[in-house]
Amino acid sequence: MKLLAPLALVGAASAHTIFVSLEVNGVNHGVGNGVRVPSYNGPIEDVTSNSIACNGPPNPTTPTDKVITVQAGSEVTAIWRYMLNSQGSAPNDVMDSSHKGPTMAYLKKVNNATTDSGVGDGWFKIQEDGFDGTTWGTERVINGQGRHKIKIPECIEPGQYLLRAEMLALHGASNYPGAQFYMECAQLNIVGGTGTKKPSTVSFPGAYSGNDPGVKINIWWPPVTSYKVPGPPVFTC
Ligand SMILES: *[C@@H]1O[C@H](CO)[C@@H](O)[C@H](O)[C@H]1NC(C)=O
Ligand SMILES: [Cu+2]
Repeated sequence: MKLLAPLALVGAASAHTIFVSLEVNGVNHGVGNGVRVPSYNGPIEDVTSNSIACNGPPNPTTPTDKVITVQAGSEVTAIWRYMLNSQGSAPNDVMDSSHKGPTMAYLKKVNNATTDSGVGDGWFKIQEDGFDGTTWGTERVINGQGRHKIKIPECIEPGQYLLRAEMLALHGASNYPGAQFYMECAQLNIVGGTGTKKPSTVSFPGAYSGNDPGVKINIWWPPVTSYKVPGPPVFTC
């Protein structure tokens, strides 16, 4: 007990996560290759901060020259790990299992995926997984060894995009700030899209508020019966 108790506490407080790499067509492009990764895995808690777009101070990210080509209509997989070099299995090497909440993904069309900061308007949501009455989206990613599947819509215009994959941990969210937002941005060149539909967009910061029922919530008591994922509805073709 003397050994276990402090370890359990450290685990709960610090077992954060990073979207470290992107898998496309079964090929993993490598840690930080086409994904702007921070060296520290801590969350963003201030929804009004510019760092809510693609992470950033207090967790500065490393630029990457790589732009990953992705076919519109295909599915990509964001890989979440506890730290950049984590190799082991879940939950320890993905995210602490206390970190329950939704998963989300957004796209933003940009002129240049390597240089656009991501801050501001242009974002549309392409995936969300909240609470199914028993388990949370983050639990499905943790139990799936950090694999977060995201379908790229077939009806969007071809071009360069930022892909913002997100895990929102609500274990301490009964007050704001308290919800822990984890996100990184991948740099994509999306090819083959039909461009037949134009998504309506939101801004980061701006899409979330500290008073959103999906951001300020006690998930432990009373038991959650229904949960509204924050942000706009998911764009569909
Ligand atoms: C994006 O910017 C980088 C750095 O300035 C440049 O090398 C690259 O050619 C640009 N890409 C596009 C698609 O404009
Ligand atoms: Cu954490």
